[in-house]
Amino acid sequence: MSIITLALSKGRIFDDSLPLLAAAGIEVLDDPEKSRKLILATNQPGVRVVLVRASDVPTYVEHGGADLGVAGLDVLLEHGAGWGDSGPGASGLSGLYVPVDLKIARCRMSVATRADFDYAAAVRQGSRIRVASKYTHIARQHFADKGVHVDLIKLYGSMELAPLTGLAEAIVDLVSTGSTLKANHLVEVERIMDISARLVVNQAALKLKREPMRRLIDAFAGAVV
Ligand code: PRT
Ligand code: MG
Repeated sequence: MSIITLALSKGRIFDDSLPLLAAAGIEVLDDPEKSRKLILATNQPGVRVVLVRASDVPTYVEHGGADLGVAGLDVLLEHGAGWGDSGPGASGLSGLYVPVDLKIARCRMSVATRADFDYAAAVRQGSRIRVASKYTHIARQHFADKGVHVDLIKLYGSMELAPLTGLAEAIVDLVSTGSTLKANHLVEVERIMDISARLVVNQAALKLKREPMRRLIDAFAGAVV
């Protein structure tokens, strides 16, 4: 019997995936917050879970280290920098198939600035703005679509600090409740896109393990609320 490997990341993706897995009849037998294991067994002998960094999920699935996984649209768009106009639809990038919007881990990608910054003036056609972000591909595309020249500064975390220190005038970051921005006296000046987690599937695995993979994908799709 072939084993199916599902890649998840610890934290909100894992937590929000559990009810979907349960609805698909799959119970994870270890708690990642209590165990240091990176490979978790499930109640289904044919299904196991591997724990990877959120941004590594597409890499694992693309190269067959996992047959499928759950990743945020932000991670997928940044990973597939050439996804372009085809969007996160059925035909993916480099052997990745993105068939289901799981509607979990929802948030939005937004532009934020200091409250005293005149964003409307800064993004007038042909103007120039300095933007710091972990999401440089999404940010570049967004400002290109607006016809605004952008100087992008790549950061790996704590983006809120950039406008406060003068590193950048604006940031592009994920916003959920808005409390992180508020705590740092920043305001959300533009919403770029809604974000949710997607099921990503290795196309070769789908061909090789057709029946069990189909059953699992259909179970996930049927569990989306
Ligand atoms: O932490 P690590 O570097 O391993 O990876 P990661 O940060 O990508 O993983 P994780 O688990 O934090 O996020 C996984 C996925 O959850 C992301 O890829 C998003 O698709 C989704 N998600 C949903 C979020 C949020 N909501 C969210 N609020 N990811 C991050 N945040 C952060 C945001 O970056 C900001 O710092 O929370 C802060 C804002 O939250 P509010 O509620 O204060 O607005
Ligand atoms: Mg995080």
